[in-house]
Amino acid sequence: PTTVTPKTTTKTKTEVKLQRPPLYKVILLNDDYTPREFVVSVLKAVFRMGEETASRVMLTAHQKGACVIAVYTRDVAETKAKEATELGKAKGYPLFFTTEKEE
Ligand code: TYC
Repeated sequence: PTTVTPKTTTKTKTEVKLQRPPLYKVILLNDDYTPREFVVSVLKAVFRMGEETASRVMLTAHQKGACVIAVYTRDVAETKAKEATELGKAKGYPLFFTTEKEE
């Protein structure tokens, strides 16, 4: 009689975990002096929002004190926050955008 020995094989799977860069929120802060329309125009120009979204974001910051605008990689978030803040500064407004790391 013949005996058959089953062959067994082992496969090793290596999973590669891709690193995603941490994201940063850009936050719009309310103030008492910057005209509403100017805030809306900055949101449209720097954050490519339409009129409706920009108005809603501006109103949220106006009523609640702050509003998260968008999330980007750190460089993009910091550059946009700075650009938007500078646009207000050039007009003498205290309009301020800040960034915060997303957890
Ligand atoms: N509070 C401002 C006003 O009454 C308008 C404003 C809204 C300013 C949102 C900043 O992030 C802001 N003219």
